Amino acid sequence: MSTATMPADSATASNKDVRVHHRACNLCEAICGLEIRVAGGEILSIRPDDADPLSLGHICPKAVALKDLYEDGDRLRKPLRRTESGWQEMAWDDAFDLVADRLCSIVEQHGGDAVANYLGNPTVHNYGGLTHGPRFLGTIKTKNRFSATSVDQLPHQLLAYWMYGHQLLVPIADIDRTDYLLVLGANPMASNGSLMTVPAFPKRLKALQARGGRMVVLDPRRSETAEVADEHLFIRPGTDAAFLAGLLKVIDNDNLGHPGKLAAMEDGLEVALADIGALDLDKLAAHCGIKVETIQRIAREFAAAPRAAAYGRMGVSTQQHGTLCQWLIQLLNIVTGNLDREGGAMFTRPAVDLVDNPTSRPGSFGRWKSRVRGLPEFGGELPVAALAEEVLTPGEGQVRALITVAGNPVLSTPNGTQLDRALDSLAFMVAVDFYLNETTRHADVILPPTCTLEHDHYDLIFHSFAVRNTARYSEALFERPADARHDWEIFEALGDRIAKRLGAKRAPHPRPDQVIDMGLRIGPYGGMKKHPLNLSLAALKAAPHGVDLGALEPCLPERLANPGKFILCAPPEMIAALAVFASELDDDKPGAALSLIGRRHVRSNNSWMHNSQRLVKGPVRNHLLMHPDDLAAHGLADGAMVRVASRVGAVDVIVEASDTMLPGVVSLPHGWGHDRSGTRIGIAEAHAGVSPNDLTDELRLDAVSGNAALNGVPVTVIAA
Ligand SMILES: Nc1nc2c(c(=O)[nH]1)N[C@H]1C(S)=C(S)[C@@H](COP(=O)(O)OP(=O)(O)OC[C@H]3O[C@@H](n4cnc5c(=O)[nH]c(N)nc54)[C@H](O)[C@@H]3O)O[C@H]1N2
Ligand SMILES: Nc1nc2c(c(=O)[nH]1)N[C@H]1C(S)=C(S)[C@@H](COP(=O)(O)OP(=O)(O)OC[C@H]3O[C@@H](n4cnc5c(=O)[nH]c(N)nc54)[C@H](O)[C@@H]3O)O[C@H]1N2
Ligand code: SF4
Ligand SMILES: [Mo]
Repeated sequence: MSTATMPADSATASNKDVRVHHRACNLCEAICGLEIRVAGGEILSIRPDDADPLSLGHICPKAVALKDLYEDGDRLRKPLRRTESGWQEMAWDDAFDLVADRLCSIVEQHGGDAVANYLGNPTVHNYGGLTHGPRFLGTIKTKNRFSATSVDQLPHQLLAYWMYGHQLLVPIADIDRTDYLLVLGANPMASNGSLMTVPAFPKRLKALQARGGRMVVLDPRRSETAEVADEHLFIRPGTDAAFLAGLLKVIDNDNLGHPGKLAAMEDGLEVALADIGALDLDKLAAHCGIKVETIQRIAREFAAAPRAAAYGRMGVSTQQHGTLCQWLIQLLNIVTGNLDREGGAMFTRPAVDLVDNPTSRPGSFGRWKSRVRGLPEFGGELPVAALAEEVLTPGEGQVRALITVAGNPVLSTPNGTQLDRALDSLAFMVAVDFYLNETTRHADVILPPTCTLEHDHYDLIFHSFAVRNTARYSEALFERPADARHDWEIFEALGDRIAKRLGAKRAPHPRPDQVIDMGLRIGPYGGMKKHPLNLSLAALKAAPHGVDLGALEPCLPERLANPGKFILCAPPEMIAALAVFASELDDDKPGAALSLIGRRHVRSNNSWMHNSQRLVKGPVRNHLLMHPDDLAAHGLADGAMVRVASRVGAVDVIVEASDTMLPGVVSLPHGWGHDRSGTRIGIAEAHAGVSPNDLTDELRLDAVSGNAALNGVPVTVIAA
């Protein structure tokens, strides 16, 4: 899993024709360095760039599949328009005019809120999407902005905003120096890390263990990461808040806390600990299914470790207590003095600093609410669990048109079946995407941008969450085909036309590379900060393997963005959420239903790339996993076709016996379900899979943030 190489089997070209290109992979958060050999227009091999200062020679099989992505004949290259007789190619200018006309006429008739948008995950991996996407979307003033944030890391950003004053001040586990890594609901062995850019996770973990450190993993499934942990504790889905509160209670009770220098900058820690201390440890233990003695032991180990870091990801973010969990994780790091300490949870100092930057947006919460259900805005966006109802519910402000960018919310967001139906009822939809997928098939116009190897790259977001400070700029590998457009050019063309039609002013904007150049110059290693490295785009271009800017360094209180530079430990919303949680403990009866959770595999990438044989080869990995005892109790056999049902729907899928599952819990990966009509393009039947988001419930949310509770969904399983 750690290192994959594509053999140079197609290397018929003579050596002198071969060009070696170095770039950062942008398929996931690990941003590994790649060395790509090409001859003419053909990719001969994709290997790790051993000189990359961050990725330590690591790549995964997805990088190798970049060849398939580039060559794929099914990848769209020309704008498509839906017609009575099927999809038809059209010229770019005609497509831009058509889209601008339709959107503006809807705005004029029904107001800006009638036009919603959804920004999908690959937007954050595409810097032109980041520099120009929001600017384009801002030309239509709408409250109905949605993105993958609210099926993902919304709790992290909300807490960072509340506690540290900026949504991007997310502490990162300093894995290279820690002695104790406590991992809740993350599987970096498969995901390669998230909100912790940690390429070469296996190597870094081995180094941690070799220096005598420990990794303890809490997960309802013995995941690939749990397999290599020093200790794995099974936990009931959705109950991590009980375990975390238990740790904090023990640490506080036994006086094991030692916030050190943080004592001078915290505000409200006592208040938070008093409320947590009032909880009953026996009840907490019973709730999460972990013994009191185990909670006490982990608390003591964590507090006693010279350097420790608690880290939680999808499993604890996308559950009903997502924000509560992330808050308790922050408190655990703070109360033990591990926040902002080497080997603890630290803040990255990226070369383009999105926190300390004049254009930076610290965050916002609840400035408006969704029309139908009253869900709160965060950072200008509403929870995507509300998108379908905003389309389907008539009335003033109803969504009638949708812009999607780099996303597939029909497969990625809760109750995808309902969204599928909602998209059918739209007056107009445009998708910026280079594939026809389960979502874009509803569009009236699809605008396909260039693919990743055809444009340059600077990882604006993931350099900001990395376990080491580095910077890297990648040139385009291939010249784009004539008449192709980058994402940002599509946004500019549409934005200009829409602004003109709506009579709005639009100032000229620098290109993405110019934005980065300026960001580097005013950044912490730039000339304008008088830093000796004098970083600029030119400096990065001269260092094609990337620049090492050193290990993470303590930076508090200076880097805090709250007034007075305090860490606000007791946000009122969290104190209230804790009280609600405490009341739930009192009537805690396990239900009869099974609990559905998700998983990721290194040979899959969210909802796409399933048409790459090179990537998905091997056994089918999208079956339902269920403990053998549960199978027996339900009278089911390993390999049987079963029907999984929830409040919102049902799917038929093959069940696989697996003793990696906690009894009572079943697991199904997301991003599959390609058998919706006309979309299984290039995907083998066996790899079509089913979508767990036809089971996840748009009404089950993290109550504080509105983040989707994709994990812990009550389901029944019967023979199909
Ligand atoms: N049940 C369940 N659901 C989940 C999750 C889960 O764990 N369980 N995970 C959630 C998470 S964390 C996320 S991030 C979301 C992801 O879900 P989405 O936001 O829907 O993102 P993807 O599935 O990655 O979207 C892929 C689409 O982006 C297009 N694309 C790729 N690169 C580019 C590009 O450079 N430009 C453009 N314009 N398009 C591009 C691809 O062609 C593809 O159609 O899914 C969420 N859904
Ligand atoms: N190969 C590959 N890599 C990816 C992606 C991909 O699709 N494929 N997607 C990328 C994206 S968009 C993201 S956001 C990251 C996500 O990165 P991770 O969060 O590391 O990945 P997941 O596999 O979603 O891990 C979630 C874990 O939480 C566990 N879990 C579920 N419910 C609970 C619970 O209630 N409590 C606890 N403690 N655990 C629970 C699951 O069993 C699972 O092991 O991965 C990224 N990397
Ligand atoms: S781990 Fe992520 S960044 Fe690294 S090669 Fe794989 S997909 Fe690319
Ligand atoms: Mo994600």
